[in-house]
Amino acid sequence: MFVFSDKIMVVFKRPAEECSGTDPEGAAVKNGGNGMKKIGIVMGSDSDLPVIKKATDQLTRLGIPFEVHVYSAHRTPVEARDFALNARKAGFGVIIAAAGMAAHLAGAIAANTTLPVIGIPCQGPVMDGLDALLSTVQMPTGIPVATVAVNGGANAALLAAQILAVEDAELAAKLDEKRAKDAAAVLEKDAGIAARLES
Ligand code: AIR
Repeated sequence: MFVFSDKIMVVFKRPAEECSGTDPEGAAVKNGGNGMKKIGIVMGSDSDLPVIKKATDQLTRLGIPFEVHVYSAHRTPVEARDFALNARKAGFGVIIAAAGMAAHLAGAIAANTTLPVIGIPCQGPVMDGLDALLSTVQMPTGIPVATVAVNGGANAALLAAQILAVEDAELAAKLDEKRAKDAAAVLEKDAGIAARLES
């Protein structure tokens, strides 16, 4: 289910029979019936959406509930702070925060919650995203942000899933299955590489 309004985009991708509850705006169910925690995804601008899509695709495949927002550490600091302050009570288990340029969003979120925060630096118009990478990763001691590669939306989602899987054997099995499938795809390429060199 995708719901758009002026300041919130809520996405929920679990089978309807596993769902329960509605969000404060009545927009979407947030938790799976098995009590799985949601992943909160925040991006600094909707221009970051292509990177976020890589994360939501992974979470959808794994059947993990998530909720997506556009909040900026600089343009909407109050909303970003309130989201972080309320996140644990709202049923989130991990927060993914993506921003480009002076990318302070993940750090600002991490400053206001002790939930694990995963930062995605997004590539901007200068320095190929190195500005965002350093802004996201160089956190002061005491306020960690687990930072993935520039534009690393897929790995952010997989790391978030691995964190939830610490307490969820079913999810851990799905992650094992994905690893095995990915390895098989590489070995298939290995088997065919000599023939490709000759053609
Ligand atoms: N941004 C938004 N508020 C603070 C920052 N750092 C980032 C967005 C986006 C970039 O600025 O995360 O990557 C450009 O945003 P926009 O809206 O101009 O496209």
